[in-house]
Amino acid sequence: MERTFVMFKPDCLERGLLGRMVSRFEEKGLRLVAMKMLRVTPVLAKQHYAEHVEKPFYPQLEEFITASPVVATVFQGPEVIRVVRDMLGATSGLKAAPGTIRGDFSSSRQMNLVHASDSLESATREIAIYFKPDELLEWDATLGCWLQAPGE
Ligand code: FUP
Repeated sequence: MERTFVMFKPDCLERGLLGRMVSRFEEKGLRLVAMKMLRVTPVLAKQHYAEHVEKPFYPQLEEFITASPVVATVFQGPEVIRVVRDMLGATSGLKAAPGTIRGDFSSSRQMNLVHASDSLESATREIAIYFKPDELLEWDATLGCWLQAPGE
């Protein structure tokens, strides 16, 4: 069973969209296994966006991601890394398809509301940045048998 790191960014909280965004993942049937609210510090931002630190857009990205609190989560499910990325849509809200989170709620490349891991490697890395192992809760959802057939 896969896990992915999903972070609801400052624009989500500032715009009062956190509940609606979390609902999309709940409605899809993904299982929430960890959640915390925090403020990303400049040090944490550089760790999270290590691959972008040298890019010209990084200073503005850091300013944005540290500006207001975020909500960090881990969701679990079959193929959850790809499923969540598909639900987000393209990085830029201007290019994301209608029906996706960014396509429906964002008109920006930077303020695109939700971050999600793009591979198993980045999921493992990002979950470890934000959560200790004992903060991930393994639980069986009672309605799980109505979300997937046995063996699916
Ligand atoms: P994504 O994987 O869709 O979150 O996007 P990227 O890893 O390519 O980019 C990480 C974050 O940097 C994105 F949320 C958007 C932001 N970004 C900019 O602000 N400007 C750019 O030119 C490219 C990315």
